[in-house]
Amino acid sequence: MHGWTGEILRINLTRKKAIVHEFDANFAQTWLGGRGFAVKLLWDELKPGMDAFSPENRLILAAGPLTGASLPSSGKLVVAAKSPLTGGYGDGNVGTWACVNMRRAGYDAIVFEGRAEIPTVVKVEDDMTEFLNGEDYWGRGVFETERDLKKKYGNVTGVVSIGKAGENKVKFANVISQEGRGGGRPGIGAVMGSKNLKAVAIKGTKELPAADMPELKKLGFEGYKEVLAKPSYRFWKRQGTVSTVEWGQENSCLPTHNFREGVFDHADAIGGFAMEKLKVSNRGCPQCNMTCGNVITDTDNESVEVDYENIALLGSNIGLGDLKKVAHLNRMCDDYGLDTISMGNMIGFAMEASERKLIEDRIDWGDFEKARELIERVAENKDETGRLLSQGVKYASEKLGKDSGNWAMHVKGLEISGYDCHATPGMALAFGTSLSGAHHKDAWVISWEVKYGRESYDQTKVDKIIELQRLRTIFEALTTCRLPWVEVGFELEWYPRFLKAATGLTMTMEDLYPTADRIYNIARAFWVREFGKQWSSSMDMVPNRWFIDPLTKGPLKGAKLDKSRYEAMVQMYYKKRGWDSRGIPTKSTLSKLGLSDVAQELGQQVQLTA
Ligand code: PTT
Ligand code: SF4
Repeated sequence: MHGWTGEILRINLTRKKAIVHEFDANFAQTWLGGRGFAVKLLWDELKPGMDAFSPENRLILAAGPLTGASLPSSGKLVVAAKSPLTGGYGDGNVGTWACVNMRRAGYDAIVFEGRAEIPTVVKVEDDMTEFLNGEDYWGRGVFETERDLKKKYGNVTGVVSIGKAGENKVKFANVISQEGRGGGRPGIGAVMGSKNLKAVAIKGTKELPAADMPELKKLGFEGYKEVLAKPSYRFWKRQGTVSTVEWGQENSCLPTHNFREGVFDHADAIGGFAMEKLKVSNRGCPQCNMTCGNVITDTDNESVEVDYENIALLGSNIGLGDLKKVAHLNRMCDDYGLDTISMGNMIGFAMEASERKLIEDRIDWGDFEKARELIERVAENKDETGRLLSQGVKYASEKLGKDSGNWAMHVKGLEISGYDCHATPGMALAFGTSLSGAHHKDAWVISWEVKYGRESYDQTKVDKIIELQRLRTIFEALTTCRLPWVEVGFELEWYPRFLKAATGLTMTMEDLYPTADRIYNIARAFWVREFGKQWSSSMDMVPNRWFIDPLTKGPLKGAKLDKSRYEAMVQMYYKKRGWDSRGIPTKSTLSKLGLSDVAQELGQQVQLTA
């Protein structure tokens, strides 16, 4: 077997034991890596219905056969666990030297189980795993934690850590690396906190495995050159993801005032061109030559790396039109290890709840000081409101009652990322059917949809969403950044060539679709196994706001989604996927993907359709 190290490091935090588990070529080729490995391990090892904060939950760091190689944007790591926020499958993707080092240390994945008795830092250096007392770090922010660990163990050490939000088990706490890379939106940082695991520091010195290393290096070199030659490269380097603010404004999908509107009066003040005026440097993930981390200074003159989602959710969505202030909130979230998207949703929700007098606190739209305070109260679990909001918007709306469920912006409990869908049914369906809840990562169909035609709820849209979900799942499994393809047009054909040089396997992108489908279906089965008889197509429903509150501003004033047409589109999607009318994979779909064992187990929870 080439391309994979063939080893998974299994770390039991309760017993302070680390063992190496070898896997074979069949496992590697069936699941590819990254998300594929993570979801298969979670399916096999977790008991249905278990508490996500139980020591039995697994925290998985997983890479794929291309991770860490010298080729465009390969420095990405999948972090996964059963999500405490949604109760279903949860993962995220973070750019970090930790994944490059993990592969160089000889592992394709690290699986943590159990719970350390005291706060712990795990250090992996090639074949050595150490359990270090992490009490000094507990209560400290991620910036200080990572800097300190790097000072101790060397600058080349890759570190992923959690902040106070993860320690306090805020349900949307994530994992942070390199002071500006965050991953694991559905509370993967909280699972890490529940294990008393403050940080993982990894250093590896071995050669990466490859079937044909000279060819892989040559292709990687050519790939880097090709990225640089793309016409959109220069503008991408200037603005990265932030130019999406202007795009969102032009297309009426920039989330504004808790997703009430798709246009924001102060969009120009938080967009790509405003950012360029404040930009001081550019950072990025390992192995990337189109780095998109735009660093600006915040209200305290501190450096912050800003991205579109962070600006949309902590800016327009809460009515804040000042980029330095937005950057400050972003920096607070990073240091606390709080997902910016969910936190922005929570602040927007709290502002609307305050306006409607559902909570006693007075929190006005755009109130920077109150937003700061709220982030602190949530991350530190400080008081009643802080504790309420730390459970996510679904829980908070269930507690507050009245009609707040209509404007609690989530799918399956995961807060919506930065795209208002009053006028984009396809993007709504992409949120509805993402693997982890309302995440854009599985199918960012909106840019295609705006050109294709917003008004239709048709099969072409459904097919496009599934195609994107397949392609993006391949990126999560390979595991590399998808942005060279999405943003600068680096052709997909490169990836099978990289894969062949790395693993020796000759496959086209289409040949990898069954693998992507296998991963998507087992993740779906994981959700259904968790929810059992409660599972129905309503799990894929998007927030009611988009059906009942039309846009009141902008060129698409009056637009809203049509519920019955959305439901019909959901059924078209299920049919194409080979799922029944409840959205459950049929026996024959699972068996075609080589998942008959999954069908058998799932059949014990719910009646499966043949
Ligand atoms: C991702 C989600 C995103 S998606 C953003 S900005 W984006 C937010 N970033 C956060 C942050 O920063 N700090 C913080 N405290 N919370 C944050 N939460 C949000 O998390 C990120 C880039 C981006 S920028 C995107 S789209 C792409 N995502 C990729 C992906 O998912 N897979 C993949 N193979 N390649 C990708 N490339 C791009 O990576 P989640 P990063 Mg992120 C500060 O994890 O849970 O998936 O949520 O990883 O290294 O920061 O790079 O406009
Ligand atoms: Fe990281 Fe951006 Fe490069 Fe992707 S394009 S690897 S997110 S720096």
